[in-house]
Amino acid sequence: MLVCIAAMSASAAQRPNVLFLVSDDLNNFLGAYGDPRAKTPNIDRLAARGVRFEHSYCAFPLCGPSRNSFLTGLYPNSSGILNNAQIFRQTIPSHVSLPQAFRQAGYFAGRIGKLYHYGVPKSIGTNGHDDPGSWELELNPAGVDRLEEEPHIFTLTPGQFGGTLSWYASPKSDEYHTDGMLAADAEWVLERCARQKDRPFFLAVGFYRPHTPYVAPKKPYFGWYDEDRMPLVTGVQEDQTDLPAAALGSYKKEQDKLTDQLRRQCVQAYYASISFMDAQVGRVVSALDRLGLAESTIIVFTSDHGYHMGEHGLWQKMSLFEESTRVPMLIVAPGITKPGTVAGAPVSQIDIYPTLAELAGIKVPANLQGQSLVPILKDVSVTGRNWALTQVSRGGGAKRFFGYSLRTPRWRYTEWNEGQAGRELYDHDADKKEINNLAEKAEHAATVADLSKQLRAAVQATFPPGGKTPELRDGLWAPNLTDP
Ligand SMILES: [Ca+2]
Ligand SMILES: [Ca+2]
Repeated sequence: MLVCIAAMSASAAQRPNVLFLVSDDLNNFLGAYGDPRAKTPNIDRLAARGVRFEHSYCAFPLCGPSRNSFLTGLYPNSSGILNNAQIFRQTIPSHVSLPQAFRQAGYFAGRIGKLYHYGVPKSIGTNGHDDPGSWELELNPAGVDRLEEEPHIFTLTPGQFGGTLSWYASPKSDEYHTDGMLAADAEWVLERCARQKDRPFFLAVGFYRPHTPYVAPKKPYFGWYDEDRMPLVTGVQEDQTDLPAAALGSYKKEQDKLTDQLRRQCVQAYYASISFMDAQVGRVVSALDRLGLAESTIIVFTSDHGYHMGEHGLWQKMSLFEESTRVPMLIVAPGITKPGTVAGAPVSQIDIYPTLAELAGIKVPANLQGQSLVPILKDVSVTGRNWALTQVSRGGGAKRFFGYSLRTPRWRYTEWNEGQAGRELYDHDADKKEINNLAEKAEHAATVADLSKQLRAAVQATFPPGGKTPELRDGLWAPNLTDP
């Protein structure tokens, strides 16, 4: 009997913990990814501890569809979540989510902040559109950014903050802001986890920054970026001449109001919000180190999709260009990853669920659609699937159609409405900014034909076995939309 108990606690102790850190609307404006301006010392240090994925992509460049995808391990065509303000329990209620799979294996699973969809900033302080079945503990702090400072926020559309470009350099310091409170809560939960050594944990911390409104402490973060020296994208008019209208479909009319001065302020506030969020990541990882949990904890850091800061004339998300589809992805797996290594092959966030499950040795649903990245974590020269697929919608109701974009090591190839609304081809060997659309050039016809075949096979595989996207059903649990 004693032997049996000893064996059980040994196996529990050997199971790794998971610290899952997700930023909101963060692109690759990070020092670790070579950005020349970003001051992100904490995320850079985290990158130096494990594997940095140079080419990681979201499945859908919008909060709700992307998060429901990587937390279910299913593409949006199989999760059924193709819009915000929905949750997979309305489409595939019995599917076991990533944190839920850890719970079923005996883990403590906790959520602090935004993991599934949340309306930002209105849902801050509530459960938003999150999934109660995924967690044992849920914490929803709300700081001055949500509760006090809205009247001071500059916005392109008066009265709106979450969907529109808006920003504010707050006089309040880190600990008064929602993300600062999230970090403090994470520290508190980690202290509790450290005391309970016989039970592994899956702790997810979802930061709200740099999502709009870009509200962050003025000191020191806005001071790190000189407004006058913020970059402006040039040559947009010429760049747009070879683009189908759908490629620019995420442009919002209100953005016509952006003067050069407002553009610079916007970029400054976005960078400041990233640096503020970076400091909170540092606080959480420091707590992990201080509590002696680093050697037994896998750390993942990512964002839910990329973000535009004026490239191709676009701002925010919902495009299929590199800036909107690419996400930072860092994984530290003690005993598996080597410090400071970089994986170059394209990977997808659909791969996170099978990767964490394999690392922890837990059972997963049979229908997951990603690959495990464990072979790449062990040896970053392994290429695995070696492509990533991103989908986005255009129009609504009966007029809705989709664009799909395939990223291979060399090419980005995009089809809008199966090519009927345009195609794009970019050669990343020569054109990292995706300026020259080669899709209609005769000399690239064979490449387009090959990539089109590959893209269509990849799209086909995003659907469930029956080939039909599950629809939202009435009578299932609906998200809590409380506005505090
Ligand atoms: Ca987002
Ligand atoms: Ca162009």
